[in-house]
Amino acid sequence: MFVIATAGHVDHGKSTLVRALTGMEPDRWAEERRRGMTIDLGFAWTSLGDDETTAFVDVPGHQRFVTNMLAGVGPVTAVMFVVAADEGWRRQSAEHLAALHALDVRHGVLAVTRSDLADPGPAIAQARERLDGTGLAGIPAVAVSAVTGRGLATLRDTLRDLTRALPAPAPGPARLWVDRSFSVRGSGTVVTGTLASGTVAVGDELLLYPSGRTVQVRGLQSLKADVDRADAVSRLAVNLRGLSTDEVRRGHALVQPGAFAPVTSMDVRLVRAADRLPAQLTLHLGSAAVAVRVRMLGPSAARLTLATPLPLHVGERGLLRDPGAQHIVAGFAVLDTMPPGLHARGDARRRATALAGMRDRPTVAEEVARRGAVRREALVTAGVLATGDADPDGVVAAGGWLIDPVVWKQWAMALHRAVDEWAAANPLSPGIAPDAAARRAGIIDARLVGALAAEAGLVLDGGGVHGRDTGIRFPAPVRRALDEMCARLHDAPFAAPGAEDLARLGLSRQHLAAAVTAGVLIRVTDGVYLLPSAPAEALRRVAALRQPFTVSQARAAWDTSRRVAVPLLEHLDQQGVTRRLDTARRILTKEPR
Ligand SMILES: Nc1nc2c(ncn2[C@@H]2O[C@H](COP(=O)(O)OP(=O)(O)OP(=O)(O)O)[C@@H](O)[C@H]2O)c(=O)[nH]1
Ligand SMILES: [Mg+2]
Repeated sequence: MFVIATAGHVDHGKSTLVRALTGMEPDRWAEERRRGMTIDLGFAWTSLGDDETTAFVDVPGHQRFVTNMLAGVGPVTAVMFVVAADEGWRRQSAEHLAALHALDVRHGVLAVTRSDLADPGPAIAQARERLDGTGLAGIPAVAVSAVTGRGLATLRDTLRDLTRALPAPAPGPARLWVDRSFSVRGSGTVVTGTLASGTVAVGDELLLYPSGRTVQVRGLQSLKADVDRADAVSRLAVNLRGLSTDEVRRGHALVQPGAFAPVTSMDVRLVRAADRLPAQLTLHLGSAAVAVRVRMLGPSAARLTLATPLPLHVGERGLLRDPGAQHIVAGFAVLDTMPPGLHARGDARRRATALAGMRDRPTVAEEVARRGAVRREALVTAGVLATGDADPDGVVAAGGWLIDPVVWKQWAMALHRAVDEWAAANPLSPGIAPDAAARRAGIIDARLVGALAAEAGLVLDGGGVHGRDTGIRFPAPVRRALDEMCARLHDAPFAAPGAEDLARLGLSRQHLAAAVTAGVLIRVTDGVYLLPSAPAEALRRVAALRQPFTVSQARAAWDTSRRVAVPLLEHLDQQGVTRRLDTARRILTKEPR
C-alpha cells in the first residue's frame, strides 16, 4: 500500500479530486458536506491501475484546521499538492508548502485543479516557482478538471509513477500515529492511523504513548478488510483490548515495546528559523501536536522541552508552529534525544558548537565517540542502532554498553591505579570489590570491571580485583584480625595493641611474624607491633620537639605509653636517626625525610 496526503489552499478542489480518483467520499462528516469544506482528515483509496492500493489522506485547507492538516501529513512521505487554476497560489498553499518542506517531504505531484475555469498555465508556472528551493522542487505537474474529467487519466498515471518511485519505508520498529479513535459496538476501542514503519500483527503487545500503557492488538483492519498483520506503509484500524475510548486520541502513538524512549527533552537543528524563536511553541511531528519550551543554543540549534513525552528517534523531522501568530516558524531535525545537562557558564555555547558538527543521522561509532560510553539499548531507543544489528567495528561492546576504545583504555588504566592504591593501603586484602573499584576509577558501571580487569592484566575473583601475584595468603579470620589492627594503627599509629588486645584479636606470635614477613607490620620489640610507616612518622614528630628531647616528651608527641615509646626510641637509635646523649636525653642526628 502507498499513502499520499493532499495539501493546498481551502476550496482548491482537494476533496473533489480525491473523490474523482477513488469514487469514495473523503468528507466523512455531514457538516463538512453541508458546508462544502473539509474540517477533519478524510480517508479514501483506490488502485491506480496496478496491484497496489493507494490510500489518500485528505486534509483540510482552511487555516483554522491547520492542526488537523499537520496531523494528516505528519506520518506521510508523499503529497498531492493542489492549486486551483482559477485562483493560483494562496496563503495556505504557502503554509502547507512550508510544513511539507519542514517535514522534509520530497515526493509529490502538483495537481492544478479547476482547469475548466481558467488556463492552468499561469498557476502551474507560479506554483513551480514557489516549489523551487524546497524538497518538492521539480515535481511533475498535471492540469485537471474534476468536472470535465480532463487530465484525470494523466494524473492517475503520474501518481502511479510517483508511488513506484517511493523509497521502501526505512526498516524500523512499529510506530502507528493515531489520527482517530472511536468505539465499535461489540469490539471496543478502535484507533486508526498511518503505520509509517514496522509491522503490526493481531496479538501483538504495543505501548501506547504518552501514557506508557501496554495494550494488545485484538483485531486489525486495513482499508475495511480484516488482516492478520500489516507492514508499513499502511492505513490501519487497530482494535485494542483493555483500553477505553477516552484513553486514546489523535496524537497518541502505538509503538513496539523497547524501541523508543519517552522523549521529553531533545536537541534539534533548526531549519529555516528566524533568529529568535518565541519561547513557547507547538511541536508537530507524526499526528502529534505538543507544547514545547524552546531554548536557543546557537543560530540553528535549540533545546526543546516537551510538555508530553513523544516516541522519537534521532534524525526525525518535525516542525514548530506559533499557535498565537498562526504560522510555522521552523522545521527541525532531531539530533539528540538524550541531551546532556547545561549547568555551567558556556555550556550552551559549547553545546551549540557540538550540535553544529553533528549529522542528522549519526553512525553508531560517532554516537559512541561523542558520549564516551552509552547503553546499547539507549542507542536502540534513540533510533541510531536497530535491535538486531551487530556491534559496529571500532567500538568496545561489554556488559550491555558500547564504549569508545579511548575511554576503555583510560578506564583500564584507572582501574590498575585504583587496585595498586588499594593493595598498598590494604596489603592483607589486596582485592578491591568491583563496586569500590568502579567508583574509584570513575568507571560508569561496576559490571564492566571484570572485562576491564582482564584488559588491565588484573584478576577478578571472589577476593575482588587484584594483581596476579598477591603474596602471602592468610586465612580469612586472621586477615580480618590483621585488617582491624592495621586500621586502628592507621588512626593511632603508636597505639600498639597490648598482649590482651592481641589475644582478643586471635593473633598469635606466628601470625604476627608472618605479617612482619609479608611487610604488613614491623616488630619494634617483643609484643610491640606497628605499621611499617610508624618510624618515619615517629621521627617527624620528634623533629618538631626542642632538641635534645626526653623519653616522656617523645611519648607525649606520639600519644602513646612508655611500653611503646622506649623500644621505639631504641629502634630509632639502632637506625641511627636518633642518638642518646645521657640517660634522660636524645637528639636527632638526621632530618626526617
Ligand atoms: N469547476 C470546477 N469546480 C471544481 C473542481 N474541483 C473542485 N471544484 C469545486 O471547488 C469547490 C471546492 O472543492 P473542494 O474539493 O471541497 O475543495 P477542498 O480543497 O477540498 O477544500 P477544503 O477541504 O475546504 O480545503 C467545490 O465547490 C467543488 O465543486 C473542478 O475541477 N472544476
Ligand atoms: Mg476538502
